[in-house]
Amino acid sequence: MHSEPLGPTTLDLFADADQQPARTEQLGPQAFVLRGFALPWVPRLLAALEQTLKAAPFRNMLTPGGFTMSVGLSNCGALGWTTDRSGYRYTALDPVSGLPWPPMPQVFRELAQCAASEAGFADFAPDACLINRYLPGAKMSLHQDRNEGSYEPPIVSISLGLPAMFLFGGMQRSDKSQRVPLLHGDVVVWGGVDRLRYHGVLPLKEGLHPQLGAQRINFTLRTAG
Ligand code: MD3
Ligand code: FE
Repeated sequence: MHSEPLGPTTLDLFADADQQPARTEQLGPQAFVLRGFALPWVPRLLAALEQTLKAAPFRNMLTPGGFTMSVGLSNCGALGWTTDRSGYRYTALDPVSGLPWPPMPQVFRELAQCAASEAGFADFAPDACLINRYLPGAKMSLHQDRNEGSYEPPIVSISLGLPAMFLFGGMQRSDKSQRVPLLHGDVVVWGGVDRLRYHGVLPLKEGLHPQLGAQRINFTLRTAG
């Protein structure tokens, strides 16, 4: 009996070549990459991002050592991560506008809570969302996230746009790092014994993402207060 070849409507579940079905990769005992987890949320994430950036545009902050960060930063939520010559810290006010950081959009909170729960962390309630913008060449050197009030809650990060090579290290800077590519729609969740691991991002390669153009956006959601 003759049957039609299966066409795009049945087989092509992910129309964009850079998209992929969701699946989980384990990086450590309590660290997971949820591949493609954010894809269904992208239109809402981008709309919320646009609103947030109107009130708090990306800026290149100074490190305590006096270097300008290559990554552009903004924040939303009750607390925002900042750096200047006097150090790294969370503040309630945007130092550029003098106003509170824009509110955390509901879609960020919901996605972060869903992803955390998928990775075994119940009731994640972030109060801070750092927004990182990588243009080609921008990088983040190996560091630990240790400006938060408690290391008990996990951290959730969402990647959009151009792919980046993420470095997932150990508890000491000198420990060997795993290289993990992070693609548009990937979500990383880590906590517990993996919470204080060193990590970083290699310089972003040139490219054009069909939706975001020549950039990578990363949202990092934390309980900071
Ligand atoms: C940490 N951002 O803003 S988040 C940062 O892609 C930051 O922009 C990076 O590090 C970025 O502080 C990485 C993703 C991430 C993933 C796994 C980790 C951070 C991690 C595992 C352990 C510790
Ligand atoms: Fe970090």
